[in-house]
Amino acid sequence: MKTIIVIPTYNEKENIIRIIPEIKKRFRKAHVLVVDDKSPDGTAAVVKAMAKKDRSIKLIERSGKYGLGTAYVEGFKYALERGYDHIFEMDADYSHDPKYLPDFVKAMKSSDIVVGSRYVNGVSVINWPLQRLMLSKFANFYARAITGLPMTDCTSGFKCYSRKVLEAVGLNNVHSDGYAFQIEMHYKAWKKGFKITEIPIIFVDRVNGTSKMSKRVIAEAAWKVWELKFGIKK
Ligand SMILES: Nc1nc2c(ncn2[C@@H]2O[C@H](COP(=O)(O)OP(=O)(O)OP(=O)(O)O)[C@@H](O)[C@H]2O)c(=O)[nH]1
Ligand SMILES: [Mg+2]
Repeated sequence: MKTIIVIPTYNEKENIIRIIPEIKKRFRKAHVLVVDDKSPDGTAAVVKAMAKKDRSIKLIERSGKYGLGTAYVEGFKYALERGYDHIFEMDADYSHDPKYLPDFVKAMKSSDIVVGSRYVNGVSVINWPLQRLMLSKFANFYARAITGLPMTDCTSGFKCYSRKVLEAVGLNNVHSDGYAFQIEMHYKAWKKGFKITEIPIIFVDRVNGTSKMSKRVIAEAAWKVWELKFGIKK
């Protein structure tokens, strides 16, 4: 199986330099693709230096901050064009611990998508303010109630897709960002009949760097579920 781990970055210099070696340690054969949006802190330069020494590390440098959703779509297209079988989504900020990568690989043997869930066994989130946890729990309740998506954590961004899922969902029609992007990908895959498996992960709030979470991200997700449910826009 040819595997690639897609990591979008915006100002993640301190994190990316540490997390890539940890990923390689846990999953030697996986390739890593960083999609950087011209981070002012020089994240791309750091990745470029690593890529020079290790050809399994790849970098897409975009010309500006175009958002998480389009970064993923660009990374997924890169992966499909180059024949990868398993394509991971992962954040650079250590909320997604590389130690879980083998669990995903195992679960992929009998699934089309494996999602790391914070809510399989109650709540597994460390260092989030109560407000943030409540927002996430509510977002999940809301998305599930409206769309029927049978998942405990439909906004999770730690996951692995088999290539047939990404081929089937129609990446050119995915335009959302942030939380909405995750919900849209899950919903479209589920509607097409793909098997989604959730595995438990412990999610830790970022230690270094700053969050890109905003009111716009929340509003987009709130609207997106109605769009998906009623097919207002494809
Ligand atoms: N390429 C690219 N990456 C982004 C962009 N916004 C966020 N990211 C990256 O996407 C990942 C998730 O972003 P976060 O800021 O951690 O968002 P979050 O996980 O919702 O929020 P916190 O963990 O609370 O900070 C990180 O690796 C970010 O660097 C963007 O506009 N472009
Ligand atoms: Mg994060």
